[in-house]
Amino acid sequence: MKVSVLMPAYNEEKFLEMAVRETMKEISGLDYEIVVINDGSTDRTGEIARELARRYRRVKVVDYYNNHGKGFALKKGFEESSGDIVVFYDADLDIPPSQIPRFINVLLSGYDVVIGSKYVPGARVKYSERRRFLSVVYRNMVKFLVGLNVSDSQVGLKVFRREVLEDVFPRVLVKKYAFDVELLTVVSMLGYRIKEMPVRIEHKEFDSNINLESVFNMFVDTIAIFYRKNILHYYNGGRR
Ligand SMILES: Nc1nc2c(ncn2[C@@H]2O[C@H](COP(=O)(O)OP(=O)(O)O)[C@@H](O)[C@H]2O)c(=O)[nH]1
Ligand SMILES: [Mg+2]
Repeated sequence: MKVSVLMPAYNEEKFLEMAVRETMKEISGLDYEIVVINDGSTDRTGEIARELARRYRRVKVVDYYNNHGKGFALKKGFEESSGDIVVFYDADLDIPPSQIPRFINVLLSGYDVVIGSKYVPGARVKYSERRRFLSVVYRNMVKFLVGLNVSDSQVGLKVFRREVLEDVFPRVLVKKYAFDVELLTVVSMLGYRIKEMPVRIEHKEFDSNINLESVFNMFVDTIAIFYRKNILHYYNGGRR
């Protein structure tokens, strides 16, 4: 049984090396690979990733020039990976990687997908007020529009059986803002078993990427998912 940890990285020069090293430490008992996807970063992320890959045979890099968003990055990384278990893990170290083995064990106990949640008992999250507010608003919007049956779609730690992603990725259209929502919508429509686990998050840079433009784009993307799900019945191939 092999584990692939996919780390999408967009301008993560500050934490990428530590994220890779600490993750390696936490999963050293497993057969694993770490795939860093440099999503068109404009800082030293690419150089750092390539250097890590030279030094460690278990680290791989997927590199491209233009920024395409986290969903695109994860899809590319998945195509280059070979693990039976696939972990999505944000490269910014906001989520301590010591939580990864626990998530994998829960998957092996009989689930298809295990996702982190800030809203189940046991979760511990340090957030700015602004971010907490946006998170609650978005969570309710997703619930209302998409009817997604998970408490939190946005956490940067998720674990999948490989077959699930092989089934789901071809149906996912959103590559940037609401990628997680669309991915989980398809996962749950196809009947896979999802387990939510409390997560611990320590935000280092408080409002990273939360600006008016990305909030607006997130909204537009989410409306599009609502439309494809409920009007076009796109995800189940037009069947009702
Ligand atoms: N924001 C952003 N993050 C990206 C992109 N491509 C890859 N990522 C990575 O996706 C992860 C989550 O991004 P982050 O900004 O921390 O999102 P947040 O934690 O939800 O605020 C990080 O590892 C990023 O480096 C992109 O186009 N935009
Ligand atoms: Mg983050």
